[in-house]
Amino acid sequence: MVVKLYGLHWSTCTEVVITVLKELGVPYEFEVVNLSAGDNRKPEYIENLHPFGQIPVLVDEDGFKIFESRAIARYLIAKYGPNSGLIPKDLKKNALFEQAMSIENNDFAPPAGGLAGEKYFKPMLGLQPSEETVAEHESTLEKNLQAYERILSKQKYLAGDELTLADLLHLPNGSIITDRVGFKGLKATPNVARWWKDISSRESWKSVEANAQAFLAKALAL
Ligand SMILES: N[C@@H](CCC(=O)N[C@@H](CS)C(=O)NCC(=O)O)C(=O)O
Repeated sequence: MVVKLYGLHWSTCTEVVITVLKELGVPYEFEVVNLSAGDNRKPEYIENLHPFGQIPVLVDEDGFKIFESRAIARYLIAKYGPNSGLIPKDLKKNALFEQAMSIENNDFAPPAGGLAGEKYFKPMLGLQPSEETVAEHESTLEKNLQAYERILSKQKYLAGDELTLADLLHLPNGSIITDRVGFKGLKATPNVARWWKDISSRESWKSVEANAQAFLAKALAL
């Protein structure tokens, strides 16, 4: 058996996992779970793969199953890249990594994911974004990115001077809001802009992003 990932190329949670697989150089099989066709709502999918009926799900080569993108990413790094530096082992570096993970989860993901949802995914589904919600997310992000600027003016990445999983987690929603929605915040201040350029030009991410766009273009053309 090989590592098998169930998801969709353009789902942000799936993209995080693919980015980590690519960073670690782990070969994998990809099984498309077509959300529009309701594949994720099928009783056997919910029973055997994801009790919440969501993506992504990883099934490891020995049959071990895990869902939740952040948990999958941590598992993959622990198993296939313990020395990759993506999760530092040193006590203090690891504490600062956990701090950065918490920042991403609390101060970036909710407004960035919310903004992407309103201005990118809703129109794709033919729905109208709420301008009030958009303004709220933009203003929260702008405020929180000021703290990012302070942090990144003293170090190269969010957890220190080395790239970690905490940085990679910003890529899917960060790219949508920057490249598809026109949010300027990730390019607005010198150190955030330098960091964003650095992480978003990684080969792993560039190929994930290219695949997502190709898949989406094909799906929308149908
Ligand atoms: N916290 C979960 C979120 C998973 C999630 O929201 N997945 C979305 C796609 S990105 C999904 O499956 N949506 C379909 C649904 O909820 O019905 C993770 O990080 O894996």
